[in-house]
Amino acid sequence: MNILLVAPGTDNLQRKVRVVPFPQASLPLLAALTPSHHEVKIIDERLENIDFDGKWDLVGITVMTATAYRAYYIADEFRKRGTKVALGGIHPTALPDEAIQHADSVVIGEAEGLWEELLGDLEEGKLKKFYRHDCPPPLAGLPCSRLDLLDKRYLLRHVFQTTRGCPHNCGFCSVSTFMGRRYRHRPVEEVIEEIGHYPNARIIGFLDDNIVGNPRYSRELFQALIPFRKKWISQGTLKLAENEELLKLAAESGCIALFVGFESVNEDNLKKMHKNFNQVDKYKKLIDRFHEYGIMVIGSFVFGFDEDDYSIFDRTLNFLESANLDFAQFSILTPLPGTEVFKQFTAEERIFSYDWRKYDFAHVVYHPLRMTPQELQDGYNYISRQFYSLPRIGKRTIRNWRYAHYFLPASIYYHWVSRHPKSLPEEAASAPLSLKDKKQSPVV
Ligand code: B12
Ligand code: SF4
Repeated sequence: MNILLVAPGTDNLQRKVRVVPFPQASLPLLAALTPSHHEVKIIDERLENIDFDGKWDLVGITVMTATAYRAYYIADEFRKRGTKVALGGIHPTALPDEAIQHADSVVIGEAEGLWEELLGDLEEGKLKKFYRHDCPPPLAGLPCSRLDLLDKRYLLRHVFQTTRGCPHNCGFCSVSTFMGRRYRHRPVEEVIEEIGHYPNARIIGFLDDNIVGNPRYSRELFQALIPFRKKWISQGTLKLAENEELLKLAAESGCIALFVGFESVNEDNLKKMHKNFNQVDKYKKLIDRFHEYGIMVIGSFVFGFDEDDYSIFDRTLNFLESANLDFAQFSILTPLPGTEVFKQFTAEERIFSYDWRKYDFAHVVYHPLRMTPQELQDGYNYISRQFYSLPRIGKRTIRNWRYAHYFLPASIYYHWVSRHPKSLPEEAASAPLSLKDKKQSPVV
């Protein structure tokens, strides 16, 4: 069969970009799971147009909430032409009954074992509507991801995964609900074998949620990485900086930057979101420790928690300056389907937009408690503009001059994005209650 795997863009604007930071790791993995008698092509819609009239026996689309609208459009177009479509990924896993309205099959959860079954069923003409596991599949014995099928225009194309699942259950995050509340690891030797296939990749990415969740595993992995002399980036928690031996090993194995979910500088928010393993008073000291080992810290901050008022933006900006954070990703709190926040806001009738295109972490889709939706939107635009102003980028680039060839293009991209402020979704205007009125409501 001829199989097309698609990573959809986030909107209907068909504007293509020249370079994209990361590929969607699910697609080269699906390609690797596909038996070799099939032909597979991968398209990232951010880089390339889709030929809807191509001769495909099956189109597989990976779907996040923010890309769901576009994914459904693509699926509908193919199905109009008689092509079979399968949807998978975190959004169809959260809302399979919605997804099946646009597909012949929906794969719920992780694809290993299910994708192969789906392809066999399609060949025999007995495709099922839903494919799902009883429990998450083991990560031992995964095939090497087909990174060779990816477009070359990614800032970081060589991406690997060592763990899935997370024992924490932060209220705004989908990971533990969908990947399970237990870390599952790929055997270190399999990860290393896969990396070994790309001797020319100087910098690699581990797309884990927490590469240091299990220190014993991380130690083994970092030791095995040292001989490769690669540079790598990943996600982790501040706990790494509290374990000096592991931090040193991470640096020796080539870690140059870690993406860390600080989420908030307001400890009350962290408590309410069950993320109190983050302690605000330790942030600066731990960031300094990463810097001592030459590791840049990319901080993720979310705005709009119930304890946030408008002062949160300046408080966060002051913190970022004083702590010398290297890079930051700002998000507006987004009630992702399947999360605790989604359940809470739905019960409290605070969500005013279910337009998945707005669930991109840059638009307000609910009533915050201590701000108006407009204030939250404005504050998000304000902090993005301030942090990615040219003088501040210049200062940070000088500090991180060694990695300026990665750092500067990413900063300029964020600068450009921050100069195009996001507007509040139109639905906010016709939302049934204003925040002020809602405060009188017994549910809030
Ligand atoms: C790495 C990562 C990123 C990277 C790279 C993103 C990328 N392009 O892949 C960066 C940092 C850029 C990023 C950005 C964002 N991310 Co992100 N990211 C992740 C992370 C940590 C890992 C994803 C990954 O590569 N996994 C490895 C692959 C192999 O697993 P997988 O994608 O789940 O695929 C498996 C199954 O889902 C299934 N499957 C997936 N697709 C398909 C398709 C078919 C046809 C089939 C059959 C099966 C199938 O099979 C695969 C193998 O088992 C996840 C968290 C997580 N653990 O999932 C969050 C996550 C996916 N991100 C999330 C979000 C919200 C974002 C942002 C919107 C955040 C923001 N503030 O902007 C942006 C969106 C950017 C974009 N348009 O891609 C959310 C999505 C939630 C949701 N409901 O949509 C997640 C789940 C994290 C969370 N906190 O909840 N992200
Ligand atoms: S935010 Fe991080 S620590 Fe919290 S549940 Fe998600 S992956 Fe786990």
